[in-house]
Amino acid sequence: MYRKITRLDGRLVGFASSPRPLNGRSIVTPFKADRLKSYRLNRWFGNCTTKHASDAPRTIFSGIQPTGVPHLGNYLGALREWVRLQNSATEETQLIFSIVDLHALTVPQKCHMLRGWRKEMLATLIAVGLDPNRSTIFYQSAVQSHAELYWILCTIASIGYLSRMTQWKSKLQLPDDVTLENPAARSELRLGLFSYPVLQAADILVHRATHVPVGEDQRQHLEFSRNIANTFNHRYGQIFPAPKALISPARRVMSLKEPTVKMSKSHSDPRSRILLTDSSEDIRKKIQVALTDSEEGVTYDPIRRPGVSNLLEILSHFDGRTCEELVSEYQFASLRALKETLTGQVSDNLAPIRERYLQLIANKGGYLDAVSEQGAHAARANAEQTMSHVRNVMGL
Ligand code: AQP
Repeated sequence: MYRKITRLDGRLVGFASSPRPLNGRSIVTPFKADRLKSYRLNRWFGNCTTKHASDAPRTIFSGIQPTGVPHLGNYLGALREWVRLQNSATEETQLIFSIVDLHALTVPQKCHMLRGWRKEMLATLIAVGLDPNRSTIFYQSAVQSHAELYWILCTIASIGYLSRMTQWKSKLQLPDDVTLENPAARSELRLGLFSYPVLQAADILVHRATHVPVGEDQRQHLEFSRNIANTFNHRYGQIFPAPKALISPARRVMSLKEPTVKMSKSHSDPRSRILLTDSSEDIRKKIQVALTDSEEGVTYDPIRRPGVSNLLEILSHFDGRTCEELVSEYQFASLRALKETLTGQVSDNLAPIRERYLQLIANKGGYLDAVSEQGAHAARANAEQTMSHVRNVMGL
């Protein structure tokens, strides 16, 4: 088994024998010399070439907060796409996924809960199909460069821009058009929550990510990351690629109990979300009590019938057919029949994930700790390459 050795620019230069050595030394086996010759080094640093950005190798980065067991929205909107990207990636593509525990601290957390959720999240990422020998998987707090770059980016981040972002408003349950002048905002808002997008930009940029797979709710943050990368590059030279959002086809999976808001780990009603670790019985019960309406028949109309439309959308993400195609099959069926079909699809798809998750959590041999250690080691090395250039251009 071999793992890849990549240069600063993410290009593959050879393979080293596995398992990944933790002392940083490994035997590199150069592969095909003719391919190696064509690699342009220092792609993003110093000798930037004029080669078109779309030809450059990809670095895919994304993160998830350990704020609970991931739900169907996290799975369809992010995790399933991460696995798809991993499994279809070219050899040159770098894949980096982080459990963003520092982000989780932007709302109050209980120490023992957070500790448990971090580990459960790691088990879930492997259970859904991420391969730690192909993708770098790590806890954000284990790589200090994220916090260092965050501070540096804070020195150029615009308060005006951050104040227009919606996440701090929704977390404080304030309307989208609220400003910093609002008395509730002034008393409740903490700097960590307000500057969440700056830390997210640091997560992405410290790994020189080119592509970031996320759900629709993160589009605004990705725009912010591109903006801050451009501002930094304008001031200090071409250091960061401008990251592109890869928005999942499941843009926004809605709550089962309140289908006008997105499914979320922190919603007070646990029946509003299906967890990846739910049993078939849990799934059946939650879908059975999902809020729909009193109209007969099945139609797709997200504005007028958000509950039914959400169920159709979830079904279509598993079934592969469009909502319109599903409607033509189910238009004369009862909502109960639709819910039964959906229950079968969700249970069948989540059962193998749950099984693998339970095995991983039951493993007392330190496997998860070894995975997080290996991931942190690789992520630290990758991030440090960026930081040494950043410090250098800034005079630090
Ligand atoms: N309902 C959703 N539909 C589609 N995608 C979603 N994502 C989250 N909810 C949905 C995507 O999941 C990834 C990880 O999200 P996160 O945990 O980092 O933060 P979040 O978006 O705030 O997720 P939650 O579940 O709502 O968590 P809490 O309640 O803790 O805030 C992201 O790519 C996100 O787009």
